[in-house]
Amino acid sequence: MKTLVEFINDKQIEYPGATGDLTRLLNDITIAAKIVNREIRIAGLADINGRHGSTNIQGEDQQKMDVFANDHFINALKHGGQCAAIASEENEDLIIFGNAYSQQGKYVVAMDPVDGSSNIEVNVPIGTIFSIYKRVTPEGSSASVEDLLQKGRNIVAAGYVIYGSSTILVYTTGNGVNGFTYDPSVGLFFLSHPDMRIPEEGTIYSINEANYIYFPEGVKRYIKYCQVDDKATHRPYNTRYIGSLVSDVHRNLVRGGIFIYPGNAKNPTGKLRLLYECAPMAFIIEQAGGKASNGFHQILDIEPYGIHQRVPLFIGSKKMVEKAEEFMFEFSRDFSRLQGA
Ligand code: AHM
Ligand code: MG
Repeated sequence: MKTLVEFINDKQIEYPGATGDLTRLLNDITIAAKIVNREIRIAGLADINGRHGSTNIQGEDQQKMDVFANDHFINALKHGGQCAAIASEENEDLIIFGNAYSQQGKYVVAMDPVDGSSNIEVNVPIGTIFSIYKRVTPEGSSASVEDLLQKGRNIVAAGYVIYGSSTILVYTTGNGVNGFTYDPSVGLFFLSHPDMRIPEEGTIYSINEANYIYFPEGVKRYIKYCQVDDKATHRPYNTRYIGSLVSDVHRNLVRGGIFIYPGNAKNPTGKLRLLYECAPMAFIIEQAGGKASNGFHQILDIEPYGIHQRVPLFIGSKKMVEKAEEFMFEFSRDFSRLQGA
């Protein structure tokens, strides 16, 4: 069986001229993920469940696990030396590594250390999301926010870890998507899901329907479309909503389906963050043959203006996302103007 480290090393060999920096960076992320996994697995026993008592930039309660994971990922990347800066959900400002060594790093990372952390206390799967960009400022200088404000198309590598019934790390460097399952008895990730492809169509739609009255008309109509009885198209579809982006998207990647977190009357740009939630997941899903959009434009083509910027998300099986977009175009003219689309 191939381990994640062997797999990453093999991939590096396929690129003549590769320096090994990305390999080292990915390995650092993997090590931090193992440490976070260890804590999550004993969360009910250790004093790591519950609120930290602080709030993050989004005004949300930080969980102890958010803070623990954030610290570990930052430390792993700081000491690795390949990463010059990190944008994290848990830090208002960009974390720029000040020492001379990491300023040499040619990469920057955007990450959500623990996505869905409000689910920890009820033992629901949670995840880590990351994406890696090449910096645009010169190596050797201090990194800056413009290194992170790049559109998703420029992502060099993206991945997520799902801490579910087993722990799985899924990643891509823009050449297919592969998944690795963690074997805690030996402390290694093994290739378990080679060359993942999302079905073109599925029968699952995932959306927090409690917000229905606030949804744009296009989303309301699409939901009703999903609920119509039509044997030829396998409708009505099933609803599955875990409330943990990584888990919902991972399930849809394996089974086929669509996940939607739309803008709504209260928050026109929705809830999810472009840089460290939507763009990495979009990069992965596109690599697996799926699609991701804000209802009108592809997520990966959106130029970010802020590291905590939010964006509506329609992601999953290509034909399902296209169908949802049809409804958005047809019924949401006013709403699209609201988003500057
Ligand atoms: P978080 O980054 O604060 O954990 O929030 C992100 C999560 C996603 O995982 C999930 O898809 C969404 O928020 C659920 O939000 P809601 O409870 O509004 O449905
Ligand atoms: Mg999150």
